[in-house]
Amino acid sequence: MLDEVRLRFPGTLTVLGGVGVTPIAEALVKKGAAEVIVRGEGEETFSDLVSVYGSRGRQAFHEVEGITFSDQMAALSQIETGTHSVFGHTAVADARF
Ligand code: B12
Repeated sequence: MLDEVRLRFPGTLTVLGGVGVTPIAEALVKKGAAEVIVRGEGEETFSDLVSVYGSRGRQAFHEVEGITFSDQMAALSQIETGTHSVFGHTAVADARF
């Protein structure tokens, strides 16, 4: 689906989130599946991301806590920032099911 979005709207920021992508955030970013992965709970993190992206663009992503992203400007393949809140991995989610 993201491939289709990139094709139709070049330059669109692609973001994934949720329990499925959180444990494999680094691998997904390295693979180029999406530019940004929101890890853990999304309310604050996604809101911060949209706010920072809207005001200062991709170069300020390092200020957003709880994301993993590709930083081409710094020639780094992947950066993982701190978190607002972490539910960890599938085992934690399993306990809540
Ligand atoms: C309800 C539910 C379903 C419902 C979904 C109904 C619906 N229309 O939404 C149904 C029954 C359809 C379902 C199906 C499946 N489910 Co289900 N489901 C759940 C359950 C119980 C709650 C999920 C939920 O809505 N939570 C409430 C929301 C608000 O919280 P959240 O999901 O954690 O989301 C937060 C963050 O993750 C983040 N976030 C989430 N998505 C996104 C997206 C973006 C872009 C961003 C930025 C952030 C973000 O922000 C949210 C708020 O903080 C969880 C177990 C659990 N307790 O979490 C399992 C769970 C998510 N399901 C699971 C699985 C395996 C499946 C199925 C693959 C099962 C199957 N074999 O068919 C399918 C997949 C269906 C699909 N196509 O994706 C697993 C996922 C395991 C994993 N690590 O990937 C879980 C964790 C259960 C488990 N312990 O095994 N599921």
